[in-house]
Amino acid sequence: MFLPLRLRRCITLIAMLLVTIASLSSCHKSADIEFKNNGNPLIRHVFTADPSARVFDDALYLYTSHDRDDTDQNAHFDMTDWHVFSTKDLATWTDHGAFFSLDDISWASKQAWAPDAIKRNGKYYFYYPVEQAKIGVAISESPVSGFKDPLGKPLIDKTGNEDVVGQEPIDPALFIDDDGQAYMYFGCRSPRVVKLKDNMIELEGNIEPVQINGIEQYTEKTGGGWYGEGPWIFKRGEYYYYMYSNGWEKDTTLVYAMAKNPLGPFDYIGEVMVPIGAGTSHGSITQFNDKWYVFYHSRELSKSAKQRSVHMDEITFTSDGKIIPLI
Ligand code: FUB
Repeated sequence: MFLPLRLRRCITLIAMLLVTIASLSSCHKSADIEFKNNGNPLIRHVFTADPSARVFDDALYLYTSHDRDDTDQNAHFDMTDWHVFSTKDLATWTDHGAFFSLDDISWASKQAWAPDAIKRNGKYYFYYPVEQAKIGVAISESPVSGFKDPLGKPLIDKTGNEDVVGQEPIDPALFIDDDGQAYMYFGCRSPRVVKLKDNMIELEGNIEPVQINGIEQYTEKTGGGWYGEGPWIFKRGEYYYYMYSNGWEKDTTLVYAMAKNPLGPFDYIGEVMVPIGAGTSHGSITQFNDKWYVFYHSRELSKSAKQRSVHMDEITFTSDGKIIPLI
């Protein structure tokens, strides 16, 4: 069929436009944004919370929750996706955007909360709590994109299983010990730990409570060693450190306990940092280029506990391994 040249050009242009629109919409990942560390809050162009700091090769990655600009202040943390950031020098950072979201999970529809990620055998594993009741895992060849849910179901599910997984199985935190054994810690109010198989997507053995000695007298959820949520585990020297939030609202903060075994029992030590009134406390500690850093969130920019901003500070230790609390 003969078509006039103009019409053919027009059809070609429309076809190219359609291909471009299709490729843009099939990739929900937003464009990277570069920014400088201008002091705290570290991340200012987007509300972020629950930072998990991980060093993979020569870069530091931050996996965070993403508090929405249009969040319903009366809802119970209505987040829908997660961001990942990276840096090689702590001065210049890249926001790789919303790299994973509820749309990528067939079995969850709300509350994309505090995540963690870890690398094993060249692959990256992203762990995420949803719906205040389930924890899933996704795998990728890259630390910043391409994550897929390999199971099509949660790794941890509270449904009919509360006695084992605790009343609110959220906030996964991963740890791989020097002998290669992987552990996943999780839970709000009732901390839990379970070993993972080498494939990182199957549990190995039983889910056990995490025992923290010395917090028995704390019955209020504001202050002291009372157990709130947000576990984070790291090893320094011969000690395993178990950091967590001791509750909610103004007097609460990140506190920690120590043990010589990743399964505990841990002994309660004290505050990692003074309370900053964030509403929730959740953070991570990691070593990068010979120094140690704590990442946490505040409500400094928005004044709202539902629109938080991630901070970063260096921390130091006493000669016997205790954390010198951040003021
Ligand atoms: O960000 C949503 C929830 O608030 C997290 O899962 C908790 O740790 C607390 O920060």
